[in-house]
Amino acid sequence: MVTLGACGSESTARNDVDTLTITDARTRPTSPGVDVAAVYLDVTSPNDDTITAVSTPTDVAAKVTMHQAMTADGDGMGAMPGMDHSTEGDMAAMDALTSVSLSPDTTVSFEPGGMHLIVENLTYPLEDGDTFEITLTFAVAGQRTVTVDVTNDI
Ligand SMILES: [Cu+2]
Repeated sequence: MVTLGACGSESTARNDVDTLTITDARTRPTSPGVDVAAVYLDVTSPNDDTITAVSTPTDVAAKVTMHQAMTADGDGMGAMPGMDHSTEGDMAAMDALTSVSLSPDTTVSFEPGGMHLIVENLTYPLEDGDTFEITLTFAVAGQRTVTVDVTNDI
């Protein structure tokens, strides 16, 4: 008889992925006159879940949206270094996402050239070394707030 879930050593080894984690939340300093910023981070959920909304405190920015950078034709050309929302022209190549699905223990990366969060109508310029909070809302896990580091080291 096969008994699933009875293996103690395996469950111990997997304990550290049993909670939802959000790591490496980061964004670049803003250029003069620019009030939008692309935020990158990694999300790992222990369950099927969905990111349904993203927000910042209103003293940081008016709103946050989720985007998917469009690639040429799905040929794996993922890295598009210029796509950092520093000009309005870049916005034309973005698809807004209303939700992002998460599979168990699979890290979903918001990263340059891929999915990213856009913080819009920033109330002040972001400088290297600044931090601010961002809150992700999950269908299952509820709300999680993380600190975004403003850094040139993306
Ligand atoms: Cu975008």
